[in-house]
This record gives sequence, C-alpha cells and structure tokens, in this order.
Amino acid sequence: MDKKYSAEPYRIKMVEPIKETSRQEREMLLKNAGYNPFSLKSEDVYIDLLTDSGTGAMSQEQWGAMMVGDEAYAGSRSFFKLESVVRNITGYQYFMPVHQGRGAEQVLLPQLVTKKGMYYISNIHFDTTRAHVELAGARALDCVIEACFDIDLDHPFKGNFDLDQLERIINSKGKENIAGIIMTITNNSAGGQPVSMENLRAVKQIANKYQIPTIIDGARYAENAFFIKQREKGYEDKTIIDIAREECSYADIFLMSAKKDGLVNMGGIIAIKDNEELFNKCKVTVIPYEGFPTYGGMNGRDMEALSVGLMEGLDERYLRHRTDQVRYLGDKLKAAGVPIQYPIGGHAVFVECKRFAPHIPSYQFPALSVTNAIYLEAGIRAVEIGSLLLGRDPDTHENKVSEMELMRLTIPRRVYTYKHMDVVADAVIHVYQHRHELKGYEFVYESPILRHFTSTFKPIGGLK
Ligand code: PM9
Repeated sequence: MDKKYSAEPYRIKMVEPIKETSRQEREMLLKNAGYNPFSLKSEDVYIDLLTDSGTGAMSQEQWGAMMVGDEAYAGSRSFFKLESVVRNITGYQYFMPVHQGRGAEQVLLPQLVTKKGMYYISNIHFDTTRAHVELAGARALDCVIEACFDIDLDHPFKGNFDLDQLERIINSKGKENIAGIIMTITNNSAGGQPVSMENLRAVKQIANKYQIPTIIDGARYAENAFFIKQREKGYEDKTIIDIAREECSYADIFLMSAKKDGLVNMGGIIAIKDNEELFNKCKVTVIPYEGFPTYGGMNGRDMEALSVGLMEGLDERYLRHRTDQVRYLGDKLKAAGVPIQYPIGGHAVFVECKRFAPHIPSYQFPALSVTNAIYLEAGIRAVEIGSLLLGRDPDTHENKVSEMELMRLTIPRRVYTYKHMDVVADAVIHVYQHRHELKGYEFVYESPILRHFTSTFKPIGGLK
C-alpha cells in the first residue's frame, strides 16, 4: 500500500458475506425498485455506499460495553455514563439522548420558532434538517461561501459560512425573525466539506451581536476537527478532542446524529450549553416523540456503545485512515478525469453529474441517472444529492434547482477495504467513459415530503 494512504488500523474479526448479481438481474431489481436505489434490498447490493449513517462496524470494546447496558426505564446507569462523555466532549451542562439525528431536530428546532415567518440560517441545511425547519413552520436559508460550488477550486474549508451574506440575511429578515444559525460540520450536502475554526468563531461573534442562538449539527464534528488539525494554522499540535471542544464552544446547542461520528448504528444527541429553560422545554417534548428524557428512544446497551464510540470516533489514527480511504477513492476518480468535489471531503466522494452528464437537465435528475448506472454496472449503490433531494419550494411548489447535481459515494466507517474502493473506482470510470449513453429520469410517483426516499421513476426513452 502506498504510504500516501494509511492502512486499516484494525484487524477484521467477523465478516458478512456479500452477494454478487448479474447485470441482467440488476436490471430487473432496479426496475422493481422503481429506479430508486433507496428501494433496493441491501442484499442485492455488492458495495453499499448509500450512506455512512448507522452503517459502520462497531469495535470489540463497543460490543463488550453493550453487555453491561442498564435497561432501566428511567435514570439508567448507561444514561449517566453517556451524559458524562457528552459533557466531557462538548463542555455543555445539559444532555438528552434521542433515537437519531432527526429526533433531535424534531424535538429542538420547533422550540426556537416562536412566531410565524421565522428563519433558520445554515451553511447548508441537510435534508432532514430542512424538513424539520419547514415542519416547524419556519424557512431554511443557506449561506455557504461561493467557493463551495467551484468543484475544482482547492479551498481548505469549502463548508464555511459566507459571513457577509449571513449579516445581510439577518438584517434583511430582521434579527427577531431568525430562530437560529445551524453550523453543519462537516457540511454534508456540499461534499463533506469542513468549516474552519476561524469561521465558526466569526459566526458566533455575529450571532452574539444580534443575540441569535447557534446550533452545531455535529453528525461529523470529529471529521471536521481532524480537517482543522490538518489544514488550519495553530491547530497542528492540538488534540482532536480539544479541537472538538473548541468547536462546541462556539455554539449554544449541539445536535448530533450519532450514527456517523458516534460510531453506532442508531442514536442521537441533544446537548445544551447552559439554557435550562430550553432544556426543560425539550424534556416536555421528548417524552411523546422519543421517550423518557433519560433514554429518548435509545436502550441502555446502545447508550453504552455510544459512550465508547464517541471516544473512538475522536481517535486520530482512526480519523487519518478514515479520511485517507475516502481520499484514495477520490484521487483515483480525479486522476481519470471524473469531475468530483475537490478537495475530497470527510465521509464521501461527491461526483458532479452536471459535468458528468451535461446532456441531462436538472429536472431529469442527472445524478440519479449516474447513480443508477453504477448500480447496473457493478452492483454499487450510491445516492443522489441534487435537485431530486432538494425538492420543491414549500410555498410555490416549483421544483428547486440545485447548484450542484451530486452523486455521493458514501463510505461506511470501518466496513470496506481499499480493494473495495478499487472496484468502485473502476465502475465509476467505466460509466464515465460511456456517459453519453446515460438517460434522464421522470417521476412515476412523487412523494410529497423528502421525496428522494420513496418516489418512483422511469428512464426517459428506456434504459437502452
Ligand atoms: N444524514 C446521510 O446519509 C442519513 C439520511 S439520508 C440517507 O448523510 C446531518 C448533517 C446529516 C443527517 C443524516 C442528519 C439526520 C442530520 N444532519 O439520519 O436522522 O447528514 O440520524 O440524522 C444521512 P439521522
């Protein structure tokens, strides 16, 4: 292995066999799934790069910890253990578990929407976050830097907020109408791109000036901390946990889908710095939606696994390998001329399908077309992050057009090897070389909310 990329810092002690299918079988399977990869059975997928969410492998320490899970309905030992880990990382006083990230969004986001006509501002809202902002009666505004949309531009922190635009939005909408500022680290929708510490600090200063609460969407806060250590001056010698603590210091609230950097298959976190009143409001809401505030949809053994997983997720050797493996795949694609978001982000390689298949317009979902083509080619499942995911304007119901039409090749944590990445690269490069044959897609059924998950499609003019 080239020393440019670090090998897996673990031995594989248990394996899950994976099935291979023929092209003919895959054509039938995809048709039966309504040409929506979310509807494929995972056993019909050879390499599953749909998501890095809840798809990772747990360590022997995590499996061992599960044995001592305390399954009390209220006040379990496992809760207090997890609370102390979350307090140690965030430095926040209040903590509540939830079943996953969207549970945290559902409980917390409506609390700050105190009247009609309010907004959340984020670098870029991820899909479930945007959905919960809208379900809470608010509107979601994004203000990431322009550099984020120039995939070839080598910028170390493409997830950064555009600070001028942030202030302009606050002034034009009125500070009293801003429910909160959501810092998504890393910025998933734009390529798992990190946000610099300098930018987080500046956002907090602006938020303080206008007295607006700040929220970290910390699904991948540890990968963000690793990039800060690698790329930001002054952080080279700091530990990852210290960097993570500083990230948290610039927010009032920390929401996390623990299925990512928490290295568990299910779980979520709401942590609040010092606002007891807000915490009490969340405690009221969490009960009907998630469960009693000391379990919030998680069982004791899962809280034990998360207590261990959060610390493992901050391990520098692990994070180096994780980001190296993603970069290895990205470097191979880039070297073959495949257009990708560059620099390569933390959890996935994002292929820009506007450039990959310029003959397919946004409303025919070019990234869905490429995603389906790599499934047909090699049984690899990726995911569309483009106009299909963006959905319709909640007020006009017009299709929104995404700045980028991305296919995300998302790498689960500690699951696949470099050899799997070679197979993925070969398949994507093959499809790229035959890109002129790709067809656009149209809806057969369009789901009204989060449509990318359950809509069905057909290829315009058939597959061949
Ligand atoms: N992210 C992802 O694949 C899972 C859903 S889409 C297949 O990237 C952020 C930044 C996320 C995220 C989920 C959530 C919601 C919040 N913020 O999936 O509810 O990337 O745990 O988290 C997915 P849950």
